Amino acid sequence: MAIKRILIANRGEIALRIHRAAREMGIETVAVHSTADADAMHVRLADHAVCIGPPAAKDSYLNVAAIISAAEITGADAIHPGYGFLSENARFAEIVEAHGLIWIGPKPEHIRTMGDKVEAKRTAGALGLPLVPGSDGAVSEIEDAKRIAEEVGYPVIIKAASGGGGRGMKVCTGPDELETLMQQAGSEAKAAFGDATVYIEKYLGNPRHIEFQVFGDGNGNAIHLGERDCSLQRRHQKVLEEAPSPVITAEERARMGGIVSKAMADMGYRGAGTIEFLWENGEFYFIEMNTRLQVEHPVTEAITGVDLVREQIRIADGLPLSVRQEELEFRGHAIECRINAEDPFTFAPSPGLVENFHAAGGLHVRVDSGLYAGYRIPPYYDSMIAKLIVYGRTREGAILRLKRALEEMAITGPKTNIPLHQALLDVDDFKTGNYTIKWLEEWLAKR
Ligand code: MV4
Repeated sequence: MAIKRILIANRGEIALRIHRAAREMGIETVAVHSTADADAMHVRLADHAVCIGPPAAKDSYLNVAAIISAAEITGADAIHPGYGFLSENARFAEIVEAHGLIWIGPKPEHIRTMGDKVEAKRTAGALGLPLVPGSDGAVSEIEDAKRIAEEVGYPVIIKAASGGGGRGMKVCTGPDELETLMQQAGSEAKAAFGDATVYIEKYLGNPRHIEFQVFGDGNGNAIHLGERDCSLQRRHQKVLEEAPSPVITAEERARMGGIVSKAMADMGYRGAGTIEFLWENGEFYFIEMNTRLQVEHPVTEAITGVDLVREQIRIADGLPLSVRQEELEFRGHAIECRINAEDPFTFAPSPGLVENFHAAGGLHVRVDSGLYAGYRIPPYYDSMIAKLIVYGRTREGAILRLKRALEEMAITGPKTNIPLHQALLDVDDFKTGNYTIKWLEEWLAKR
């Protein structure tokens, strides 16, 4: 192992997650933090800590010069970006490498390609992944838009090439609205991303969001670690994720997994990736690829036994994948609840002093969180303060364990969405796995 000291360019539970993997590998860690995060758990635990700026992310966690300087000052030899912030910034990855540091992430060219949704789709199609029917690339002329929409059939969805996470999408039900919606989508995309490029897809009315975890070694070898079902979302924020998906058979997993790992091997992909699909009527349709570790990675760890952060670090160090596809088994069922400091009815953020904190425990219960009694949740960042992950031999067993663990979990001070998770677990559609991407918002509306 060449890596001796990793700078963690992130905060919160994921910074702690990376610290833990590094320490277990005998690697030192450097925490970089804003002034608002001086008291964070991972900052206390890290071997070295550097304050890189004021609370606003643009001045600290997105401050490239400050982060690179911190790496040089502390003698870090590698940078792990976590998720969000600079994790999918190809330019940052290049800068890290140009400074002679190891980038614990995919090749910059692959981050760039997948960041442009039009390029991502073209690449995925060329690699043999099934696509949502739609335009072959960007669409700028209304005549082309009309023709494509007729071909695939209404309704269609207009998406921003630089979008993602659901921003800048317009659903169009017929030719009369197409011109207006194309213009709106273009100008909103320009305002939000500085890029007015849009493309068109057939609109799938009621799909599930199913994503495959992949890993490549950068030299033409790749594996898949099965899928996660992330259909339970509110305003494009995932609330609860599970692995495996309740609707995917072992045969279908092996078939699609074979397709995605072959694609990653062929492109020479390096590191962790997630290939997102919409799934409707038994068919998969590629929509996007994320070139980073995801929040919900622990459910995959639970059913495969593979430490995904350790794997990322090994690959960045030039080591081979630690498991072969044939050795991987998908065993049991895992569910993750994202615990947010927010009002469970209005969803208004609820930062502030954590008076008391007790993490759930016991067999097959995992809590990833930097919370502790006396910690003050800063108001400047994402409201996710903990992830509760449970494992069971069956989905039913995992749900029973999750109920028990949620009862045990105690967070006083800020409001949390724990009551929402508890209510969700009692709903028949959840218990039977009968849900799609629309289900959660519909259930919340009539709750
Ligand atoms: C779609 C779609 C329906 N049809 N594409 C939203 C986020 C972005 N990653 C893609 N998204 C969607 N793309 C077609 N052709 C519906 C969504 C969508 C969605 C997807 C996954 C999870 C939750 C969602 C909520 C609303 C819309």
